[in-house]
Formats: sequence, structure tokens, C-alpha cells
Amino acid sequence: MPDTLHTVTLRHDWTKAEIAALFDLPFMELVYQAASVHRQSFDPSEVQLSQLLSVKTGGCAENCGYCSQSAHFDTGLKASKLMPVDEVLAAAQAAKDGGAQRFCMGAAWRELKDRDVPALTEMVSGVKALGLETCMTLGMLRPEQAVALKEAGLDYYNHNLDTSPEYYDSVVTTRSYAERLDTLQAVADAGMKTCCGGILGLGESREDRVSFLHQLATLPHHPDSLPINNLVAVSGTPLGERAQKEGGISGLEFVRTVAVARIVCPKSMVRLSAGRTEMSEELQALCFMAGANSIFVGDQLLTTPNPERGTDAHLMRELGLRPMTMT
Ligand code: SAM
Ligand code: DTB
Ligand code: SF4
Repeated sequence: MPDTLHTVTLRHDWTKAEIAALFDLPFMELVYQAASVHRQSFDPSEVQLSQLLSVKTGGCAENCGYCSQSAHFDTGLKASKLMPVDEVLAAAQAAKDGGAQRFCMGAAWRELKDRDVPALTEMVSGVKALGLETCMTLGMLRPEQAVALKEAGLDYYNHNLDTSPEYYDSVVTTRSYAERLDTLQAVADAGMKTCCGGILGLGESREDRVSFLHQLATLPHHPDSLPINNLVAVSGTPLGERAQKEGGISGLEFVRTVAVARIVCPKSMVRLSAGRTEMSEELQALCFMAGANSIFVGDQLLTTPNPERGTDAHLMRELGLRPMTMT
């Protein structure tokens, strides 16, 4: 019998030893504890549905070793300019008609440039007027830019820590962990909700996964959305090529990480993000059991495929899951 069943008190003082001990629990026990925590704050039959659109693709100055959009690697991706506002709004309407609740616009930028702010704020107010929640991920923000986006109606800003501070330099060297944390702080200070998570299967160790979740769990404000991506192994990227040769993270270790994320950030929406096309229905079911309660829908993420709507509709029917009612 477990001697502690975690009750939902938000803690920001998790230690690495406590988080490592959660990972070390017998698998069934860990999933049971995570499912219990999940049920204290959420209806476990409800899944939040977000849809992505790449509003500015490729040619990015950063060298994130997993990314199809970095200008440092030859991935065969064609770079394009910022999309016109009307095209973005048409895509948002189509996402809404397909059942999405939140529309997430991503740009392959190191940081937001002031000259692009007017077009972006127009996108935000237009998408919001369609009755969708809005999210953007545009790279680093300065505090006044975060305020401008918030004033336009932006609900969420995505900015991932991606991995542990210790493994970070093996993933990206063109920016620092501290810079990521500064942008997250600017987003929270502007009154926006934060979306912050990472990628598994980058070649990181269990210790790195512990340290990554420790970072999230000890943030002054837990991420409102916590995306857990499984690496999509893109040819031409160093980490994608390595995963193609050596394999990524095991399914069960992926589920364990989702479960620990659910326990240490009990009120966050834990999103089973990139990588679902490679996952069986059974593996995704285990992730939902372990507390994941959000997914991306639509057949495209930013530049890589996502399950077709019909495939996801089947999965949700099989599992008795339904779209979360918007708050
Ligand atoms: N340029 C902005 C940034 O990095 O913050 C926003 C876009 S970036 C593509 C958003 C996130 O997508 C990354 O932080 C990473 O976690 C995730 N991502 C990118 N490529 C991925 C891949 N191949 N597999 C899994 N996740 C990926
Ligand atoms: C997040 O954590 N995952 C999304 C979103 N935030 C922006 C992006 C996944 C991208 C997967 C690779 C691609 O499609 O380019
Ligand atoms: Fe650029 Fe974001 Fe890709 Fe990094 S993850 S290369 S910052 S688009």
C-alpha cells in the first residue's frame, strides 16, 4: 500500500530527490497516484483540444538540435514570410469548425521584432473574435511586447524549457536557460497564462527528466499548460538523426514522465503534444490514464504531421473521452 496519496496542494518546493522517488515507484503505483491526483482537479473524461498553425515557417536563427526550422540545418524545409492576417483567420475558423478550442500560432523566430507586433496583435484579436482561445509562440519577448500581446487579447504564450539545465547545452547553444526563464517571467508579469514544457527522447537521461520537471515544479507559477512532446525525429537535425539511429525514449518511460508531471504540477493542463503519430492507441490511453488531458488536433503540428481528425475522433470514442468544456 502507498503510504502517501498526493492530495492536491500546489507545492513549489519539490526536491529533485522527491521527484526521482516518484519516477522510481512501481509503474502501476505511479500511474495510480497520478490518476488520483488528476481526478482531484479535473474530469478525467475531458480532453482540451488545441490546434497549431505555423504563421512564419523556417529560417530560424537558433540552433535547437531537434528543429526542422533552424537555419543551421539542412532539413529540406522551405522558409516563408509571416502569413497575411486574413489567411491566419481563415485557418482559425477552419480549426474552430473542426472542434478546436484553442488556436496556437507559432513563428520560427529567435525573438519577436517590434515591426511584426501590429500584424500579430491583429491576428490575436481576430482569432479571439471567432470565439477561440488564443496562444502564440514567437521566441523571446521583452516585457513591453508581452504587455502589447496581452492587451490584444492573447490568452497563452508558449515558451518551452525543453530539457534540464544540465542537458541544455547539448540541445541548443544560441540561447541560455536563463533567457528562457526571463521570457516566461515577462509573460506571467503581463498577466498571460503560461504554456511551458519540453521534449523527451533527445538523448537525455532519467536524471535530466527529473531535473527538467524539477524546474517546472519549482517555478513561481506552475505552467498553466504543460506540453510534453515526444521527439519527432526530423532528418537533417542532429538530435533527430541520432534518434533515428539509437531510438528515442521508451513508451513506458514516456508515460512515467507524464505521470510525474501530473503529480508535481497537479493543476496544469498536461498536453500530450508532438509525437502522437508514432504512438499506438494503447500508449496514448496510458498517457491519459497518467493524467494527460490536452492534445493538439488537426493533421499538422507546425511542420510535421499529427493524427488525422478521424483517427483522433476514433481514439476519443474508444476511450470515452470528450472535448473539455471551455471555461
Ligand atoms: N521559436 C519558438 C520557440 O522555440 O520558442 C516557437 C516555436 S518552437 C517550434 C516550439 C516548440 O516546439 C519547441 O520549444 C519544442 O519544444 C517543440 N518542437 C520543435 N520541434 C520539435 C520536434 N521535432 N519534436 C518535438 N517537439 C518539437
Ligand atoms: C509545443 O510544446 N509543441 C508544439 C507547440 N508547443 C508550439 C510544437 C510541436 C512542433 C513539432 C514539430 C513541428 O511540427 O515542426
Ligand atoms: Fe527556432 Fe523555435 Fe525551432 Fe528553436 S525550436 S530553431 S527557436 S523555431
